[in-house]
Amino acid sequence: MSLINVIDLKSLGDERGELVSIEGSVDLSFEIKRVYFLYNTSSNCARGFHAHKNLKQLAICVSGQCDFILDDGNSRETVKLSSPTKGLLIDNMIWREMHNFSHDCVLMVLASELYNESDYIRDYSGFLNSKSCNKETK
Ligand code: T46
Repeated sequence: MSLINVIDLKSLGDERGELVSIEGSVDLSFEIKRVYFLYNTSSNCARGFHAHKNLKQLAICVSGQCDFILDDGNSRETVKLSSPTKGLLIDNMIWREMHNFSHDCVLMVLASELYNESDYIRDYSGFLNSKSCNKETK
């Protein structure tokens, strides 16, 4: 199964322009507890480089574009986000990296939990260890 799960977001456009609405627990499998966005990211900077123990998220490039790498410890896949009507679902325990930000990129993220630094795994070998421990306990 692919790690890349991009959902289509319906645009309720009319002659005045476009409007996208996302309802937690209706359009997403989780309630939205937090929204944050990244902007003004230098094109030579990469971000992310972590996984989350419990957090689920939907990432949307509302302007510009960037590349996401997702990694579940077994395989690694890349996807370009470049449309405000495409949302990338990122499950918990998935390593993510973001690269190649365009100068106009605004990356909006809808998150299932409030900010909690202890939910982050910021070390790749620790991430791989947690994945193998999870496998052993299953
Ligand atoms: C993710 C990717 C897609 C807060 O105080 N509150 C927040 O809600 C967030 C998201 C971050 N922060 C603080 C923590 C750091 O001191 O803002 C600083 C930058 O965060 P971080 O280095 O984690 O940012 P990115 O761009 O590497 O990752 C972010 C999210 O943190 C992360 O959950 O999945 O975007």
